[in-house]
Amino acid sequence: MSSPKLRLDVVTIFPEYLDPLRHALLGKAIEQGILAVGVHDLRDWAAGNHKSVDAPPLGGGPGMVMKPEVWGPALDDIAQGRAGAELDSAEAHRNDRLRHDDVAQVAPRPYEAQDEDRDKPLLLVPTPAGTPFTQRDAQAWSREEHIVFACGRYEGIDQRVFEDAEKKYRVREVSIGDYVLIGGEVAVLVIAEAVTRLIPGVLGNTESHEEDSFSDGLLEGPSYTKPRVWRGLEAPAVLTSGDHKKVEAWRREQSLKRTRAVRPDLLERAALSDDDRFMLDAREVETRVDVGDKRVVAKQVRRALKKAGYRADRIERDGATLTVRGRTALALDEATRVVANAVGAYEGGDTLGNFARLESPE
Ligand code: 6GU
Repeated sequence: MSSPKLRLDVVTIFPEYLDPLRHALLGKAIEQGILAVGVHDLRDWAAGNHKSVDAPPLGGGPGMVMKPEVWGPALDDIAQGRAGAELDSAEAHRNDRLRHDDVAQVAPRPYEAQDEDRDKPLLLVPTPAGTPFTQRDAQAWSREEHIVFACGRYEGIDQRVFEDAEKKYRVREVSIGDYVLIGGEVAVLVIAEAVTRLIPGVLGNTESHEEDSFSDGLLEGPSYTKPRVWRGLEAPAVLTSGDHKKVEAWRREQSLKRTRAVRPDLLERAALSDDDRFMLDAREVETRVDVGDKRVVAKQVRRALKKAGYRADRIERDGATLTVRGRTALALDEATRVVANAVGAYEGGDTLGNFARLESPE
């Protein structure tokens, strides 16, 4: 069989904790030959009858620190592919077959700009003291050939292990969130799954991760399936309208509004179009301007308003007063000015906001 795209090695004192790596999505990737996984018991590198892997911290304090004399040789062996039966089948990571990306003509995923030696495997050290793991990391690491995870328990691993490992690895200390786990094993499951599912061929359909939450910096909105009415609850009508443009616009709006509601920090960093801003900030407004005896052509006014960011639903005239109702993200005085401009009236106008809410208090 040809060599897999990605080899993961995990070093832990609880190898059985990593069993889920072989199941479900990742198990399938292993069967397909896309992924290879080696799980290694750190104690295989421990000396003496007690196979001790830890010792009290220098300088005192609670807990235990994992010993460099055990970790050093373990990471040396795994970097060279000298550890464990699973590694035998992984022979050099030759790239002698067409990559799925070439076959499927998928644009290469971006890799963080860096001048480091990409021939070295990546050593990931899960720790709450690491840099936050993000979807961007998952994208980048899905292009790696060999990732080794060093799972620490107790108070961590002697820091010199990582200093020394720089000779053979690119070393990253990573955290999966602002909370503390007992050890790195669960974090490895999290990272391995996030990374592996981005390898082409692991998920059947490439589009399905391009639309993921986070890949455009926004959260995904809600999803619905059949039946259209369930327990008296209707799915949003737009989704069964057959109007794909409307469906896309609705989904974008849901995504923007959910992100604003639960992760405003993400929204601040997202690249938003004028349409996005409109969806987020537009509210019902009603504008009245004095047009005197000017001739007003509703169609032209509507077009001019749309250009200015004011979407008019209704334009009515009663003598000298023109009333426009619609939606805009503009400030109220700005909305008035825009309407006055559109009709060529320069004085006497006013805009009321949040009209829908004022009119229908439910
Ligand atoms: Cl990556 N490891 C551990 N042990 N605790 C964590 C973590 C990682 N991320 C958050 N808490």
